[in-house]
Amino acid sequence: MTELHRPVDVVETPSGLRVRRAGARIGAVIEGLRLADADDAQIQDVRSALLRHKVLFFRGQDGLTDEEQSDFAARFGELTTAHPTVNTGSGRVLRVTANAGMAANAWHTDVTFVDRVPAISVLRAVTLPPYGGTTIWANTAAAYDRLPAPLKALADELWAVHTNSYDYAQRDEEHEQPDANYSRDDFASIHFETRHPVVRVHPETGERTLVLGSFVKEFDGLTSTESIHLFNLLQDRVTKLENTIRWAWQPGDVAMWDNRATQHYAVADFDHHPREMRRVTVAGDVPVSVDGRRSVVLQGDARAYSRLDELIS
Ligand SMILES: O=C(O)CCC(=O)C(=O)O
Ligand SMILES: [Fe+2]
Repeated sequence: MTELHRPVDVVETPSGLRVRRAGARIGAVIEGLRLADADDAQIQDVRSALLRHKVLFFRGQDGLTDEEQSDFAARFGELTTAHPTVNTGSGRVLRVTANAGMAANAWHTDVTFVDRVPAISVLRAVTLPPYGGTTIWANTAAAYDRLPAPLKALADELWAVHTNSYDYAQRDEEHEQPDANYSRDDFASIHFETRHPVVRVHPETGERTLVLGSFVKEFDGLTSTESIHLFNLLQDRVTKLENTIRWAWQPGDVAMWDNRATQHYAVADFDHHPREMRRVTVAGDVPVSVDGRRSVVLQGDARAYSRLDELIS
């Protein structure tokens, strides 16, 4: 490899940020930024880094308030409410205790059971356990890109139904914290079902990304057994370890991910120690397939959750 072609692992942007690459396929640490003090040029550089690296980590943001976290996220677009079903008592900020509900021990892209999938999630560590409690992200654009041509062709044409309703046979009471801020019943209190293309075209980068994860119920035209086999085949491509990055949280950390190009997984390996994170999400558009068709709502109305800005599409 010549000097010219060697990938640069630390880039200094004109706005004064250092973008330190954390993995070949996904992840970068942004240094030199207090989120609450970012200027417009820095926000632009954060956006570019996010589109490229898919998940960004900011250390040393101790003392960031709910309001500052929301204000930072709002510079990337209009915010959604906290969640389509879970009433947390606060407008925009979702409290996440990763031992409860769908957040823990499941690979997912946030809120894919509605049509207007959030574009960006910003997550802040509030209370961390003494061990465990890491989070892992996977790059769904890299996963698509590395599929062999026949699997790309299959995925390009495939559609899947996503839902927030559980398979109650899999319910695991042991992993529900008694003090969790919401239960699985709350999470599924309003039934949502949406049909999404398995491959969407990213509205900002034009990349093709896989839209899968644990909200998938079945693929169109396949039996449930066939759906399980095909889901595992494609989903395993997303979660290949070399396609992921794992973050061991420290106090003051904030992570931000492009929810249109990633899945993530919160590992519930911290016993009954308290862990609390707070999440704010930036509204996204309705996914578009490679042949230009949009996702279709089958059940549930997400208009109060997230406003669709026709300009984003
Ligand atoms: O708690 C975490 O680390 C992530 C939980 C999660 O899935 C989310 O905030 O969207
Ligand atoms: Fe999530």
